[in-house]
Amino acid sequence: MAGPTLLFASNIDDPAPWQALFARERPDVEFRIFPDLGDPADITHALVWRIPDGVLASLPNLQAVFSLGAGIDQIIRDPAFPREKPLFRLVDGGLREQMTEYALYGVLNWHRQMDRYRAQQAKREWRMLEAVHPSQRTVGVMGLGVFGSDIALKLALLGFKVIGWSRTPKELPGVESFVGAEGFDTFLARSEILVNILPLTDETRGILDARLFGRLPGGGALVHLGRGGHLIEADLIAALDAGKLDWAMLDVFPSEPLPAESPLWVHPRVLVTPHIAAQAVSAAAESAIIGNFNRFERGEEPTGRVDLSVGY
Ligand code: NDP
Ligand code: OXD
Repeated sequence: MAGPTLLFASNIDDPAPWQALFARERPDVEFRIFPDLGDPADITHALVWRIPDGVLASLPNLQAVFSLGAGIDQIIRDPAFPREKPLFRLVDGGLREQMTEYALYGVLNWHRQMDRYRAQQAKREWRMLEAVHPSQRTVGVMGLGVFGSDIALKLALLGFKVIGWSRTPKELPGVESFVGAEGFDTFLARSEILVNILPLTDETRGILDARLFGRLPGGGALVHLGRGGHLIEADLIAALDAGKLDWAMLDVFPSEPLPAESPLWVHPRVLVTPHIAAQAVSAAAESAIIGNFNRFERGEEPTGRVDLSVGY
């Protein structure tokens, strides 16, 4: 067999910069772009955001799959995904700062009542609304991994009361840790602003539902930048309309692009963004991917090995 051959597949990413990266850093690697597979037996590695079901399983000499994203649910949703092959996700890759910017923007926008001031401005109304000091405001962060822990720490630095929820306990300065099913309801009952940055797994699918919204203190905000499959859209709209939630900023949706008929587009207390909380646009993403590819080739352990038994 010839040297390594990498299959690139994405329905959203331009292959050109990744092709240029491999041409520059690993000119020995043949770079193929889906759907031009050539001989499937040549392909040894795959760099994937999304690929049609069954394609990865049809590659007899595939050694490893690298995700173009931090999440991998969009890859393993393929029922034929070859679960015995190592799968590596993007760890940070320059996304962390962007994710934190997004979450902080959402928290601060609602906390400082900016939508109300915008509405007042439209009416040329000069009126001070009552302020809340950050030390009197509790923000709950669901998911304390690479992104969630950074978001929680930065919120704590801004002076908010910060609580976090994860599968295993965490020790982060200024962040109170809640764990698993036993800690969930107490965590929710205190989360005036809820930031969701969980991965999508069998455990977390549909977690943003009526039950969860009903356990929040009421009248607060949701900043959702995890995965679309976390959200039950109708339950969110019902929670907003019933005042269980005052405002939501949403980056990810059960169906993307968000269908034109979705009521979320026009809901006055929803801010919709098109899955842009973080984008793999920096040199950090390139060096994370090429570094991982090289480590795998040298027989070293790349970063971000996915544990398929827990789904992230
Ligand atoms: P990590 O794997 O580093 O962190 C995941 C966190 O979620 C961990 O703290 C983990 O707990 C926790 N968790 C997982 N399952 C459960 C559960 N059942 N109950 C409680 N806690 C749970 O992931 P990242 O921070 O790197 O990424 C998180 C997600 O962000 C990605 O999977 C992706 O879906 C999303 N994302 C969204 C983007 C966007 O643009 N909107 C961009 C990039 C990623 P523990 O620490 O105990 O393991
Ligand atoms: C990711 C994403 O997982 O962009 O990286 O959502």
